[in-house]
Amino acid sequence: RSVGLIGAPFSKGQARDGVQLGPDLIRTAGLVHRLREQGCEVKDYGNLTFEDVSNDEPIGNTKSPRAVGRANQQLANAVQRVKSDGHTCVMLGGDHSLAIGSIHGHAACGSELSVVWVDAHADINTPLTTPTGNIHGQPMSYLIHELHTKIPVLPDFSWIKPCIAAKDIVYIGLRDVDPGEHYILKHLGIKTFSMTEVDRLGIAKVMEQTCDHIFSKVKKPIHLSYDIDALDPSVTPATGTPVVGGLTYREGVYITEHICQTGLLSAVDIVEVNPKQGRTEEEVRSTVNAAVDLVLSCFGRVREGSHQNDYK
Ligand code: DIR
Ligand code: MN
Ligand code: MN
Ligand code: MN
Repeated sequence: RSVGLIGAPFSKGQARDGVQLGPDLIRTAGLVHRLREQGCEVKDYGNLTFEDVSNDEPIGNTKSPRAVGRANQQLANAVQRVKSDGHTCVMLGGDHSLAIGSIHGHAACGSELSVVWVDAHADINTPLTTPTGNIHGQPMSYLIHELHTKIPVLPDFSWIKPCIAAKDIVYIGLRDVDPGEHYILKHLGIKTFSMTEVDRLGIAKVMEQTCDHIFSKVKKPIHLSYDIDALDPSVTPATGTPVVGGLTYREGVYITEHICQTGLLSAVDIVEVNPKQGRTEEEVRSTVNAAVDLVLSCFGRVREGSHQNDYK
């Protein structure tokens, strides 16, 4: 297994400063070293650099459209390069608006994708339904074929072509969904496992049914988009929009272990780690460690342990 790592220190998809520090913080916690230790080849493509955009006035309610549009176009090109180099792509954010570029660049490599979206939030508002104007609450709306006609024109968004079918998406961990988002999810018949379903079924059945859903016909490569706020704030408090009642550390890791075992994981986003939202060093450490552990278990780390050689 080879990993291609991209850092995307971008924050303009939401209002809170600090989320741009995520990529370097996660690297500093030893991600590359630990991936290599468990037998992965890793190529670190470094961080993208984003130019400041002046006069980036809101369009309707939607904030910083030009900065978000341009950053994601850069990211899409970078992800496409990593995929054409033959790696499984790991994108470290940054805020979740970056899923636009990450998924778009991944899909540009040709095959249709399944998307597993692990998040407290559905991030499927359109510019017309968004209650906040933050694009990190909207990325899915730009990517879904069935929503194409609902999306108004935004500056620097014209390169985006919808590339995901509603039936190829599974949500896990939802517990803060806006009314307009709930309407879209129901109207398009998107598969969702809210925290209520996690409680009812347990995480093992949730993952079984997730795989049943995305593998019902052909086995498409999987794009895993993991918002760190899917985990409970007691585990990952250093994030911009924490919501009580989230996934335990064990449930969170079970998801990545299971996706790894499918052999179809093709790209991963880890987003919304924001050290400035941690109230103590320990809160930041706990959040970053969880992010590292999620990536490690995407690439073969298992809790039962493992070994590479025979021991006499
Ligand atoms: C809210 C919050 N649904 C919005 N979204 C967040 O702004 O559209 N996503 N925090 O991660
Ligand atoms: Mn999100
Ligand atoms: Mn979220
Ligand atoms: Mn399965």
